[in-house]
Amino acid sequence: MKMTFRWYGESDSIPLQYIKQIPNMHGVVTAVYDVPVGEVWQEEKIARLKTLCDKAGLGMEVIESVPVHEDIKLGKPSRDKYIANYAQTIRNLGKFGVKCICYNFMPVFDWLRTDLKTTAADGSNSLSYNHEQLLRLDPQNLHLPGWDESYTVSELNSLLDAYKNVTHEQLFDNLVYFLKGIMPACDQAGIDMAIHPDDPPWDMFGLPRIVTGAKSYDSMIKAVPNKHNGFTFCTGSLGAGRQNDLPAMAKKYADRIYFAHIRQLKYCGDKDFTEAGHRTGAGDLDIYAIVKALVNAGFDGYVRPDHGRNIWGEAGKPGYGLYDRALGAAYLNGLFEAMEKEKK
Ligand code: DNO
Repeated sequence: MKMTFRWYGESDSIPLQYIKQIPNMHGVVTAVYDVPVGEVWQEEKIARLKTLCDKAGLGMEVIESVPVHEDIKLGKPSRDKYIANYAQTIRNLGKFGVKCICYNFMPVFDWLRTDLKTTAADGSNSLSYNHEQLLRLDPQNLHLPGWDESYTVSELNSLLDAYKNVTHEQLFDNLVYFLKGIMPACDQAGIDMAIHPDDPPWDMFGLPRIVTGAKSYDSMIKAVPNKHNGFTFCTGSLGAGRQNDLPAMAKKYADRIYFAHIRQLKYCGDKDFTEAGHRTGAGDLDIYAIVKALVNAGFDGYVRPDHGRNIWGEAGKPGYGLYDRALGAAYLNGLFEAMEKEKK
């Protein structure tokens, strides 16, 4: 296992040196943030990030995310141009030692929560999701961190309109077309693509979502068997779908899981949940069983603690403060060490 930590580039308030001080930290998971979606990431920008990581003694082997242009997801004629750009970005990243790219294929919106600061009894706060509240939200008036907020209201409206005719099957075909288009670049660069599951794993605002559990994984492998077509196993996203058996999935897909986002949820309704500290006892996901299944099935990929709570008075980016994610990393280090030694 290679422990990593998400770092939002030079504008992140958490210095690389602090990340390096977390025990067993192998590298950061980062991205070039100032290139419009669909354009090629030029080598100079990648080189700059790489130099910063090198100086801090941290690897830069995982990128999260190289976003996928909506025209690709919509299957528009212009997609070929954007796929060629994406392939060029893959080749450029390969030159700087990148091994894994995390991406998602969710139409228009990335992850969705209804509250970014739900306060727990101990005074910490975390992200939460309430389905009834979500249904009452106006998709044109949402502001959440991590989203592409570069759309104007009219652009957003026409995007939402464009998806009205896109079925789950078409969206899946468009994903396959995209993957087939970029696999040669992955072969050349030695880069694994690791799709992030939809979060939460069900349709939102009438938009189809297709990466929701084991069935989606099977269809993806069947359609694109190339080994560079793989997964980001995000326990929190998949775990919001109560039907997903995470230890079973970890076991079954370990050889295609290139990156694991490990975090905890506490269920509070059929679809509702609050995020919690990483430990198994803090929520409803059996983090112990998940890590055990991964290790026993031979997983040797990148791991990162995911969304942390805000604790100790920290006012960090929701989900991405330093303290609780560092605690998560320490906990996961312990679990992995125990499992890896037991396996030997
Ligand atoms: C949220 C993240 C997601 C993830 C993208 C990957 O915290 O897990 O925003 O980075 O979906 O493309």
